[in-house]
Amino acid sequence: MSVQIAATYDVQTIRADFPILKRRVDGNPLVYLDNAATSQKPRQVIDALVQYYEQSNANVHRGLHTLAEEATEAYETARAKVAHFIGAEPESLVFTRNTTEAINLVAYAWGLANLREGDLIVLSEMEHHSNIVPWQLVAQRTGAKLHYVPFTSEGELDMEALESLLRQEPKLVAITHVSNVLGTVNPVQEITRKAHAVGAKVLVDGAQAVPHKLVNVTQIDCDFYAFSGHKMLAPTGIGALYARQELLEQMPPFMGGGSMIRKVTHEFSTWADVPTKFEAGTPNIADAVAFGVAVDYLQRVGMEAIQQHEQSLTEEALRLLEAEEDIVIYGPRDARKRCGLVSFNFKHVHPHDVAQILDKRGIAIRAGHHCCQIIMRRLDVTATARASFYLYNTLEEVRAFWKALDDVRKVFGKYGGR
Ligand code: C6P
Repeated sequence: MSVQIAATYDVQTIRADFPILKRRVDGNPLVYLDNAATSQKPRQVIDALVQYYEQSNANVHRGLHTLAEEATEAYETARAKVAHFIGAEPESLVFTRNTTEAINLVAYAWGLANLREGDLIVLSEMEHHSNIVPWQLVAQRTGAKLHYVPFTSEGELDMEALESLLRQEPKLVAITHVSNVLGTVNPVQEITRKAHAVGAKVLVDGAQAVPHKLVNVTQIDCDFYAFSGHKMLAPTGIGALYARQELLEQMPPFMGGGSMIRKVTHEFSTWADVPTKFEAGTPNIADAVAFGVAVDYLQRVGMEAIQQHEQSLTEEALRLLEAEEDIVIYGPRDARKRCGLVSFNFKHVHPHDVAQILDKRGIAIRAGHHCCQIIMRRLDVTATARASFYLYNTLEEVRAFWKALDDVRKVFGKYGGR
């Protein structure tokens, strides 16, 4: 039976807010299915940037004039909105450039101060490079050791392996909430509870979760949570790190400079209160303000409604692709165990060719290793194709994507010569 979208979800009204969705590519309407890489931006977010620069542009936390006060107010209001969106208090939310910078902040500020030779850091084999490489760099400097939790053939974390690693009392468990290749939603609340029971701190990479589902860091109870604005309707160049306030207070600064100090003498300096201690220099004010507007937009539509909508699209994509003998799908078969993306490969065609052929139809998907070379090695491939959905995608677009796969067969022939 084919999938239906909830009658109350008005996808056409949502689409009308996104100017880029009116674009044509090679004469075809744009079908944008590369949302896991970055999302498109609604008019409200674009307007917020223009309005900020036309009306309120000034530096924050410094000036005494009207514009400086307005800019500071707008920047701090955005912080409060983004913090509340994930169930946190503003004091616990540091603006960063993106998820990558947020994880590096923890690796350098917390990791270098707390990890020693022989300490164990637990990662998983489904991590993005952003949640691997910073820990490798810290391990090289501290002598800490990295261990990886494997994933099962169904694309789920091997919880028994995780528990056995927890028995070795790691100092840190750093795990992705949602895999950007497998789509798997990991049980981060359960993982946090188990990791805390052995005294480990927990960092969650939320880059693919916060845009697509309701996330509450207080409920998860993790110590650090990182995410990017650009994957959730906000501009590029703005992201966030949630951290428990007491940890932020204990951690040394990541970078030194203006704004993050209380007092500077010839010999030493003292630090501003958190989170400002971690925001050295002039921050990305305009994009932070627009991040707040993006969060307003998502809340207006409703995160549960968005998640449900994406689940319908994912179910349909899985249903259509599963029926194809020449296609392999990666990750859980059950759409309820996933967020809105599907990675797949033709058995006989390189995914780069698939993406290029679909582009000729105006259909944008991603192909490559998705910054997850460890996953690729486990899947025994060098790359996959990936279609990823968001609140403005439609069932018709999913079907257009599936239909366009026939173009691949026209160019490369049918698998097995049929
Ligand atoms: N994944 C993708 O196409 P940044 O670049 O810092 O905003 O996000 C990094 C990142 C971290 N963790 C996960 C799970 C991610 O998916 C990403 C970004 C993009 O899948 C670009 S490689």
